[in-house]
Amino acid sequence: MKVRIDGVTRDFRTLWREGKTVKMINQRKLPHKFEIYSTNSYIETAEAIRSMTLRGAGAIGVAGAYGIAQAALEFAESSVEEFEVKIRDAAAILVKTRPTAVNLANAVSRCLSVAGKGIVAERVKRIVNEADAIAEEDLESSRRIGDYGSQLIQDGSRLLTHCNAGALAFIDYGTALSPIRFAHVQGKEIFVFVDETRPRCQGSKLTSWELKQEGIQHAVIVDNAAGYFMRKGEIDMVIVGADRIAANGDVANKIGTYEKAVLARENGIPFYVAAPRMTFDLECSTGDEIVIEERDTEEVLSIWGEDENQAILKVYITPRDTPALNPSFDVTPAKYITGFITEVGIIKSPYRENIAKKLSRRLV
Ligand code: RUB
Repeated sequence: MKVRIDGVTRDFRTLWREGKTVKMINQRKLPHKFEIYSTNSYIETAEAIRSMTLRGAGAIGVAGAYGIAQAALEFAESSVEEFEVKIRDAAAILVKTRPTAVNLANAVSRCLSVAGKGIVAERVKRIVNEADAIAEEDLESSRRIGDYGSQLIQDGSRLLTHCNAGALAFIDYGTALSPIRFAHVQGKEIFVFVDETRPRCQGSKLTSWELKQEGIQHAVIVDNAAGYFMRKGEIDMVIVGADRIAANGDVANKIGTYEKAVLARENGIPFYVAAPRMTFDLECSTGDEIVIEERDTEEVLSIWGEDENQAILKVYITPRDTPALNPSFDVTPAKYITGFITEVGIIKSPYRENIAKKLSRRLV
């Protein structure tokens, strides 16, 4: 993604690997400060995922893969028996950090399954190569999602997105924001309504930052404003990302997605979900089986921001010790979804049949 720092534009990935070190854009500091954060062990990478130094389904999938690569490199001197135990423990620690986005579990289990048998050094090499391959695949699938999805966006379209499913939620480009980026580059005039996305404000902090970097016209709206704009006929299309998609097409995504989908249906607005194959969980029959992450209620009671002296601080917005509830995701039933924008094309209903059919095709 293009990042303008001190007047110079540079290209960054959201995260990358340099030997045993994983580097990432520190998403806890954006949009106020642009900083690169490094982890030197799989334990540190697990903590970066848990604390949301990096977040977004695709990005935590790649971070999980890089974390397993770090663990494999750390255990490279172990005996075969020790290696097998340690790498499994490391996988369990990484996967436990965030339960809803299936990309994390998928990426970690892919790395473990290629390790195979034989001497440790060979297993380490295969794990590291697989982690790098997952990162490259992520990049390629988000480009393809951008290409397919942009064909759905008309010149003059006004779109709504929720949370951040942009380059920062992936290696680059993103899912929901990738078609928007492509449409913009194709010269289409577009405007993006950005849901603020409480409690962590990934929309107002991260999506608005990304769109500003790319020069795409947008405005942040509070979470409860979408219905107002939809009813006035000011939104032509909704595109969101996903954290886990069940075999029947039910979608877990950031809390508040369900409401937007119902409102879109009520107002006759197409509602698309952009996601790669990695986000589909065909072992999950319906959305009822998806585990929803509950996060610390501090996220609801308080908010982080920058004051006028550019100091980053946390302020409480409720009486102290007020009880709060903080489910991080919700499930949107498949019936509200107009289509899935994937790297193998647009998937339409009937979803159970078409998801299984389309996703069995390999990328060429
Ligand atoms: C992120 C979120 C995003 C999806 C889509 O939640 O809900 O919409 O992860 O991401 P969080 P992707 O900020 O809590 O991780 O673009 O990777 O499919």
